[in-house]
Parts: sequence; structure tokens; C-alpha cells
Amino acid sequence: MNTVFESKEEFIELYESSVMSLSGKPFEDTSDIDRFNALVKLIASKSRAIQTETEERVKETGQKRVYYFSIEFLIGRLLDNYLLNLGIRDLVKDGLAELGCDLDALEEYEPDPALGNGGLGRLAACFLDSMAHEGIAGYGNGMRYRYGLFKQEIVNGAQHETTDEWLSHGYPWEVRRPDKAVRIGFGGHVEQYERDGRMCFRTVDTEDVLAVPYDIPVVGYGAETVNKLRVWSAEPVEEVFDLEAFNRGDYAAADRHRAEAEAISAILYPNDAGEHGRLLRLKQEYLFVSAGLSSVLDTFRSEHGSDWKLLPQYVAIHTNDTHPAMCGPELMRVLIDEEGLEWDEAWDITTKTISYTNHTILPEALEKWPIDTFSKLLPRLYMIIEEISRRWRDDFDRSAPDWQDRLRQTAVLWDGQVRMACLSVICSHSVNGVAKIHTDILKRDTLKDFYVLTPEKFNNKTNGIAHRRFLAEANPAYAKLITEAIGTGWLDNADELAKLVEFENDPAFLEQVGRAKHDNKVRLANYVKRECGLDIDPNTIFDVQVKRFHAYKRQLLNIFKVMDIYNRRLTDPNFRVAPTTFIFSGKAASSYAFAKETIRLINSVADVINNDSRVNGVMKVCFIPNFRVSNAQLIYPSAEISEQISTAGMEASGTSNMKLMMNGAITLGTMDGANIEIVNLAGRENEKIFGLTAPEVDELRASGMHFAWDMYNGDPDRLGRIIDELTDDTFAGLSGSFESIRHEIMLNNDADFVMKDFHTYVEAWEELTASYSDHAAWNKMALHNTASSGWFSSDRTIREYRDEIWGA
Ligand code: 26Y
Repeated sequence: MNTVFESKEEFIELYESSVMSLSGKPFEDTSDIDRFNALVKLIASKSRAIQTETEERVKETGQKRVYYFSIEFLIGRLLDNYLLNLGIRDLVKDGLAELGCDLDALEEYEPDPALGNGGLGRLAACFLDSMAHEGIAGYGNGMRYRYGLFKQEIVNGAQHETTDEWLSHGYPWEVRRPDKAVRIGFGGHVEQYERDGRMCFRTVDTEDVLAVPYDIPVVGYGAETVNKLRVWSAEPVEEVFDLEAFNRGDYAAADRHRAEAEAISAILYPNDAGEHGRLLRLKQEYLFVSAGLSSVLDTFRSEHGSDWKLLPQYVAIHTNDTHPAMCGPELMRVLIDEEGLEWDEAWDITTKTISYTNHTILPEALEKWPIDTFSKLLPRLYMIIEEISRRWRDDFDRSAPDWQDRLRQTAVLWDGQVRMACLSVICSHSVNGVAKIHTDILKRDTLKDFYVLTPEKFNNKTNGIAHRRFLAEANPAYAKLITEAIGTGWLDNADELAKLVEFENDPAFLEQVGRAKHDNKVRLANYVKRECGLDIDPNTIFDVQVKRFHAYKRQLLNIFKVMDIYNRRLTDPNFRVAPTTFIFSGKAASSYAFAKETIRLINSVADVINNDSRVNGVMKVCFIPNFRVSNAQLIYPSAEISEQISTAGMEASGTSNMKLMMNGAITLGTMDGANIEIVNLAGRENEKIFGLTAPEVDELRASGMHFAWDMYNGDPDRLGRIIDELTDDTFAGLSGSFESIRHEIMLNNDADFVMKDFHTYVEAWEELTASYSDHAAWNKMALHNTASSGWFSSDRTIREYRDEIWGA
């Protein structure tokens, strides 16, 4: 462990002077914001000292560098996490207290950068943490959006979006590096020219913008390694203020050029399931790919010269989904056009350097671009893609009887479109899915034709989570208990959580497990009271579903269950259930009407139930607005039931399932995504599994059977009643009824099998909650889940990437 401060006294001295020099005020006159900023600046400068050491070590040992290209990094707040990773949290807390400052209060001033939508972006951030912990020279490469994912407010039950102005008070972790800026060209046309007796291509008459990097330190636990996340911002190439226009009084025109350039990095696309054909999105993708590659190659050149054959030996480039798919053609362009390599040599280097992770099988999320749009914006890149495509066709094995179909499935250019998934696979030496079932589906279905051609490329890397953030930091009550029982080794090596098994039959310990959970529920209840004015009772079961809203994730199934319990309770006062608080949180893509209506339904049901004194001892419904990393860290530790109820075969992996499991929640879920690994690790008896399996879902879909109306008619008291309540007055009081949901489910024949899984789901819930009254048994299950969750640390995931993909 690196020593960051010799003593508390040294910290106090350095901190005081940092506060005063940054604010220009005597310490007593400074605000909490001044104090927060100065603390971050101090920790950041200490981190950079370790970063310099890391950098020297990497250079000396010739360690391979790994670049993780991702259009999203959902990093969360860093201060608390870095204090923990540097081993100075207590020292700093005590030092601050001596100065009359409260660390927890200061931490509230840190922005929670929403530079990602959900699972994919958060995974990238967890990987940065683990790469630094594992001593990998691993760097994030992404986008610095001026506005992150929209802020969600709930108005009359409905989601309202407002801009997320996370930069308005500055971001003290970042360092702007104008010296590393890269010029990026769009549009123009390609011309041939002669260089050293060789015909070459270049693009002329381009419209250029400047990609300016901002570096954020990534501090690994143990303080041995500090890496960096580099995010790119778009700016005009030169000062372009049009004074003439200004003097005419046309102020918008005066600054138009700047506005056009800055638009590229202005905003994160608020969709986690596809965004088709938007020019600005394509510009974002090219900007961070091209600028990122340029800085990767600069570093390589400065260390190894221009012997590009060596690139795959010293550099791995990982592409997080297809958003950075242009890495392949862009690397080809640089190697051929700028470095003068022949196609075959450049291709060999490119494919040995690049690897690709797929995160979804949803057809609407598979990225495609109209050739017309693409070729106009990036003419030279498009030529290279055409050549990749031509060679793929020419080299295609035409001996198999179904070769034509296979070629159609794997073609990069098809039907007037550039297919980014095909491009990603072809340019990579490794293709992986994110949980076992997902990789199997990729092999068998989504990418089956590639799998038949190159089975050796395919592998699985089940996702993981940053256990230090989501257990140690988010759940201090439980973490303390764990450390008292098994020591601190689990922070370094999450497998050590398995030692908790020894305490599963220790009644006193189990009681403490329950007490920690209760403390966390009180903490969340206070947050909910502050944020929503709602009273929730920490003595009820906390049943939690927190994730993006999507039809396949079936928040609708969950709220149908709540409606059903409410209805049955009103009909039959003798109907008993364990008192429960149903907690939901998550955002819906702004253009996704069904998901937004589901949010409105949940809030409308909440409005009725929470104001009905007949049921309030038994149930409450709570929608926590604006789900993000910081409030997620309050929610996971308080959960007792983890709702993981996606239609089987649809959720690639899920990661909230892992976070909740690690915090001792019992999974109520389908056999989907990483739920399957959860069951395998913790034992089926320690989770509650229900519903159709993926093969059953496939079979039902293939049968083309129409069952929705039969189910509706066959169960008038429960399912039928719920469907009717969507359009009658029962829940319409807040802001109207829910015709479109009814329409969707009945006329689309229950496409997500909400009705099909309804009864087994409610039954499973009733059985699970009935077992809650035996607290000792429940706490034992909870502890067993935590003890079994070490494998889900992203440290493990990253070691697998390192050993099996990157060779770093
Ligand atoms: C095309 C674009 C707008 C786009 C942007 C973000 C498309 C997709 C996404 C994000 C996808 C995503 O978050 N997928 C999730 O990735 C997680 C990490 O692997 C999985 O756990 C989760 O099952 C999957 O839905």
C-alpha cells in the first residue's frame, strides 16, 4: 500500500493550504463547495503522483496497454471510492472533523456524472476499477458529454425530463489536455495522390472539429496503480467568432460555427436500446474512435517506434458493443493511408488488436447506418468498409449448400445499410457475450453464421460488479460486520466472502445481519421521505426492482402483481400477505412511449394504494425518481427481494441482480441472464425462480398461438380484472387511464409473456414473502447469497478478459 499522507497532521496541513490557495479566502470563510473542491484537488494530485509511478513501471516493464473504448462510462461519484481505495478514508474523515468539516456532507457536493444510460455504461466503469486493482495498464476512452442522461422528475405520475447540467459548478477530477487535442475531419471527398512513388488516398475539403481530451484519474484499490479515463469533447478548430455577423446584430450566426462543433459532444443519447440513423450520433462515434486511436498510436509510436507489427503485442483495443465499431476501419485507414502499410499486413495487425463484446440480442438495438449517410460523412472510412466487405465476399467459402444465406447474414453492407455488429465481428479476434445464456444465444442464434465460420473467436465473459463500490462503500453497516467476521481480505479478493459460510448457523451473527439490513432500510426510508415526502416502513419487506424501463424487463408484471394483491385484499379481508414496500426506480428512454406509460401506471397505482387506509398496514408502493449511481448505492443495501423478472432469453446478463445479491437480497427471478449463474452459485433453494424458460418462450413464440384473450376470459377475478382496471377509473385519478398498455398487451398477444408468467410469479412471491417471518432462516439465506457472490466481482471478470482475450 502506497502511503498517501504520512499522518493526519500532514493531511490537515496540506488540506488547509489547498482550500485557501484555491478559494483565495481564509479557511473559516470558505464554503462547503470550496472545501469539497479543494479536497478533490488534493486527492487528485496525490493520485497523479501514483499515476506517474504507474506510468514509469509500465514503460520499464513493457507491459501491454489495454484501451477500453466505450461511448458510455457511468462512473458515479469518485471521492469516497478513492479514499477507500487509497486506504485513507478514516484518516481524512478524522482530519476533516478536526477542522469542523463533515466528510459525508462534503461528499454530497460531488456531481454524479451521468455519462451513460445503464448497464453497459456502468459495466465500463466497474471494469476501470478492476483493471486498476489488477495492475493492468488499462485506460478508458469515451465521450465527455456536456449534458449527461436527462434528470427524471415525476409530475402527476409521469416522467418529465430535464437537462442534467453536471458541469455547472465545474468537475474537479478532470484535467483538460489541449496539448493532446486531435483534429477530426468530416465530409469532404477522397482523392488519390502519389507519395514516395506509391498511390495513396486522402480526404480533402473536410469540415474539421477539434477533439479535446479531459483526463480523469482511476485509482485502484491498494494504491499501487492509478490509470486514467480519457473523455473527448468537441470544439471548433480555431476561434471562429464571426465579428461581421455580430456587428450586424446577428448573434446566433456570429457563434454558429462554435455551436455546430460543440453539438457533437453536447448530449448523451438517452436510449439504451438503439438509436437509428442520427447523424450526430454517428459523429460522436467517429470522434471518440478516431481521436482515441490517434492517442493510442501516439503512445505506441513514442515507445516502440513505427514497427506496427508489434502493435498487437503491446496494445489491446476493446470495443464495448458496436458503438466503437469504426475502430477496425479507422485503424486500417491510419495504417494504410498514413503509415504506408499494405492491406494484408494492416489487416493482420488490426484484427489481432481489436476485440468486441456484444451486450444485447434485441433486434432494435443492433446498430445499422444508411450507406448514404455514412459514406457522405466519412467517405474514406466507407471506402475501407467496402473493401473489407468485398474481401469478405470474395473469400467466402461457397462449398456449403447454404452459403448464400450465410453470406447474407454476415455481410457488412446489406440492404443499403452498414451493419455494425457484422463489422465488429469481422474486425475482431475475439467476440464475447456477457453471461453464459447470452453467449449461447449469440452462438446459436444472433451470430450463428459467424460462429459456424469461426467458432474459436467466440467466448463468454460473465459480467461482474465493482464489489468495493457496491458492497464496501455502499453498505458500511454490513461491510463492518463482514470485516469483523473474516478480516479485510475480501476487499482485495472477493472470493474470501465465501468464508462467511461459517457464520450461517451462528444465530447472533445472523441477527446482526438483519440489524445491518434494518439500518440500511431506515437510511433509505429517510431518503425517500426527503425526496418524495412518502413514509415507508422499515419493518416491512423491501421488494426492489431498479433498472431501465423496458418491456422485456417487465416492470409491468411487477405492478400487475401489486394490483392483484391490492384487489384480493380488498375483496377478502382475510387474505393475508407479509407487509411489503414495493420499490421501483429507473428511467425510460424519452421516446419510448410504452416504458413511460408503465412508469405512469406504477405511480398511479402508488397514489391509490398509498392513500388507502384499508391496506396501508400491508402495502406501499414507492417510485424513487431519477435513478442514478449515487442513489442506487442507497437502494441496493436496503433490498430484501431482488426482482429480476425479464422474459427468459431477453436480458443479456443484468448487473443489478449481482449488486442486490451481494447485498444479501434474495433473487425473485426468471432463468435469464446472469440469474442462472446466481442460482448455480447460491443454490436454487436460496433464490426464488419462476416462469417460462428461454426454450419455452421460443417454443411459444414459434407456435404463433394466440392466448391473450383466453387468459383474460379464463381468469376474470384476477388477470381479467387487472386488464380492465387499466381502462376503468380505478387508477385513473392521477392523470388518466392506460389504454395504450391494455392495447399493447391484448392486441400484441402479450408479446413479453406478462400474462403467461403472471400466476407463477405471484405464487412465487407469496411463497417467498411467507417465509420472511422466520427471520433467522431469512437472514441465513441473505448471508448465503453474500457469501456466494464473490465470483461476481468485476475483478474476476477482468482477469478473464486479461487472460483469455487481451493477453495483458
Ligand atoms: C445504440 C445506442 C443508442 C445504445 C446505447 C446503449 C444501445 C444500447 C445501449 C446499452 C445497452 C445496455 O446497457 N445493455 C445492457 O448491458 C449490460 C452490461 O453487459 C447487461 O447486463 C444488460 O443485460 C444489457 O441490457
